[in-house]
This record gives sequence, structure tokens and C-alpha cells, in this order.
Amino acid sequence: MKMRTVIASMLLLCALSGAFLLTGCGGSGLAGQGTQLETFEGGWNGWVARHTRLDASPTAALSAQESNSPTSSISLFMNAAPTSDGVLWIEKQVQVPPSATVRVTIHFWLWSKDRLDTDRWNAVAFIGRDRPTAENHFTLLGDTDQVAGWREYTYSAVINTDFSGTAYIALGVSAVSAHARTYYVDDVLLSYFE
Ligand SMILES: [Ca+2]
Repeated sequence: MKMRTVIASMLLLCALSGAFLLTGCGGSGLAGQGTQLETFEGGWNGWVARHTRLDASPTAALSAQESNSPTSSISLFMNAAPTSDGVLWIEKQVQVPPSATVRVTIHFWLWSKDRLDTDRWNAVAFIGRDRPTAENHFTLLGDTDQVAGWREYTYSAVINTDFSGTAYIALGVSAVSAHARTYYVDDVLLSYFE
């Protein structure tokens, strides 16, 4: 069921990028555009976890506890103190067209334990030529805890790449109240086009 939704999302993004009909949208696609789906089934696959605050005990791990598809995801845990407002994220260096103006979009699923009316945290994401290092590098995508279970988030940005064509994508959660919480992220779909 969930995988069907992921595939539907892929087809939509492929259609938007114009790549699906010609390439199947499984890899690099037409010159200057492509997609990649990360399901975390085989491990971290080049993703790394980073955070801004140590006092919130930020921990990220490959987990089989919850998954959008099929069996594993990445868990994000923070025990935020009243003075903590840390961000915990996963990031990956990716290859996009070099020396170009590139539209990059990331679409992912985030799991919240409960639907909350108050004290929600924030889902955040980043796209850029250099890796993110501070909380204000991230864009707020909306509240976590809007549903008990999985919810989709999307972020898109235009970047000007250098000759190497490397870029960084990142996504995670930002604590805004004092709680100990675990979230999960899964099925990160990257798409880009010049
Ligand atoms: Ca998965």
C-alpha cells in the first residue's frame, strides 16, 4: 500500500521532469535530469547523520522498528531540554549536472508517534552546494506530529552548481519543546533537472 504511494509519487515527479517516458526514470534519465529513490533497505547507502546540539542526546540509527517500505528506515531521537532547540538530520552528497542552474526536489516520509494538537516539532530539509552546518540553514517544511504514523513532506530549491556537480540534500527534525521523541524517515525521493 505504502509502496504504491511511493511509486505514484515517483511517477508524478518523473512526469514533471519529463524523464519517465523516455528512460523509465530509474537512474540518470535524460542529460541534465534524473531521479533516485532511497529506501534504506540495504543500510545507510552513503547517508550520514549530523546534528547541531549535543545536549539533546541526538541519535540516528538504521531501524526495523517502523518503516514506510518495506522493512527498515532511519530513526531520529532527541531528548530536548527546555533550553534545547537542536536539529538532527541525515544528509547525502549527490551528483547533479555540473556548472548549471538545477532545480532539485526531495520528497520523503516522516513517522510521528502521535497526532498532537500542541508541542509539535518541525520537519526540516536542506538543498545546497555546500553541506548544512547550522539550524538556520534549514527550511521549515511544516509540523511533525500532525498524524500518528507516516506523513509526506516535500522541499524544492534551485542551486547553481560548480564544475564538480556535487550538491547536498538533507532532511530531519528540529526540536522546539522539551520532550524525548523518536521519529523515523524513509523513502527519500530525489529528483533534479536543469
Ligand atoms: Ca525503507
